[in-house]
Amino acid sequence: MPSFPAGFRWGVSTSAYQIEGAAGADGRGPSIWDTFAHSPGRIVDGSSGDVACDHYHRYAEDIALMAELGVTAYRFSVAWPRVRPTGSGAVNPAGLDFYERLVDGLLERGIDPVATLFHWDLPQPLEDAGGWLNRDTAHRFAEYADLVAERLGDRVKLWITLNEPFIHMSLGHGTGEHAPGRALLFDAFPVAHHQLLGHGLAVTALRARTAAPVAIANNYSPVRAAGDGPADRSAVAAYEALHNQLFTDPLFGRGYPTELGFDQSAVRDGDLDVIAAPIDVLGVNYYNPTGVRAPEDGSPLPFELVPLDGYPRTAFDWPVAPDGLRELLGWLHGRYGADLPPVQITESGCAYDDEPDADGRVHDPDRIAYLDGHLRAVRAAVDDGVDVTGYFVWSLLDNWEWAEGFTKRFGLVHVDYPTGRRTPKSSYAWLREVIATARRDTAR
Ligand code: GBH
Repeated sequence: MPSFPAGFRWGVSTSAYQIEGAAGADGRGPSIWDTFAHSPGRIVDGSSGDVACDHYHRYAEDIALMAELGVTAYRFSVAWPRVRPTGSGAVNPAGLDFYERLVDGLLERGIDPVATLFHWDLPQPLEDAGGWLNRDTAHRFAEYADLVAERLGDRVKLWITLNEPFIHMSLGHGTGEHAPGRALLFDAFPVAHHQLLGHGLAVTALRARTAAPVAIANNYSPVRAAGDGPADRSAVAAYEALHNQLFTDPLFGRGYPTELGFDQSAVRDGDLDVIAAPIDVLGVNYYNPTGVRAPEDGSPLPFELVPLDGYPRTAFDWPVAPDGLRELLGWLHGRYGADLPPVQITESGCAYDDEPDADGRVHDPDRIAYLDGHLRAVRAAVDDGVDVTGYFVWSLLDNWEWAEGFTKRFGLVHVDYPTGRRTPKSSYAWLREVIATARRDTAR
């Protein structure tokens, strides 16, 4: 492995609903994911996050796993319905107490707490009032950001407002594969705008409570045409605008891309200035490049997604393409230039069918190859001139993978269900050596 810049942040990522369990504990309210997972037919294996990895009760063991791994940062998400169960009413101090125990436990082990405020688990009562289609939700989000920062603003080392607002818009409100299960296609645009407005309002709220840096975590994908005709090229342009630009252009003062023809009546005077509040770090979640071709006649979308040939594939069937990460970092650097703040890779990882062997050991050589390739791609991007200051593996633990339930394992640590027993995989041992070497090199 080539060397990394001094101070490079080595982390692992998780999210609340995917690991915590304890769905009814200590005053937590229901979120849209509780409702969705308990609706028949939504989750492939019929499971929910009611128990998940039981991290809410086992967090000390999970901190110990991180300390042993040698990471310098842990990216977790705060469950809004633990902190303010109805989204707009009384605060639940017991919910904040949990995150305080977690944050203090991390700091004791020298691990930087990196807190994401919204990883898709909206309090159900807010959804009942229209959710992110309702502009008020943006204001409720800023109030919640203020509450969390009031308690933890002196200890969290990096704040992330939203996780992948594109996925929450597209799968949650465009196609209905994720909670809250709305299928509005392009009529989901207000969900994009209100999330970004909430982001901007939250940045301002956080600045009043903390001097720590503030970020957003967007997912990006280089887009490749399946053919080379003009119709394929305009399909690529449309998907790039939707996936890579819609949630990023407005952050850097460029407004919304116009070629998508969204109805922008939700955008009020001054909103774009709120959204363009400066951020300190851009969080980049990267999994794979996307293949696109021109849609069939009569399609409601201006593109069609197609599998890319010629790559190894994960258990999710996603192509393994580390060069796509270097390409995408170069694209961000080129497009946003001096406006682009330092980048941290806030998620990168893969699912494989990892199970213990007869001796109880879990071997995941494909994950080692995946991480090796993607870390080298980051290093190459740094050499290309992109300021990348951290890399977080998705995920510390096997966990509850949304609509896929427990069928996809992304962890460095295997989790046995339902016992919750944790077994570090061979990728964990490999990464421990990589991090130890990198930290030793930069300490000199
Ligand atoms: C993230 O979403 C989430 O933040 C996290 O909660 C989740 O557990 C993790 O990733 C793993 O899924 O090549 O056409 O098959 C990831 C969003 C959307 C990225 C689908 C990869 C592949 C589409 N993903 N995409 S395709």
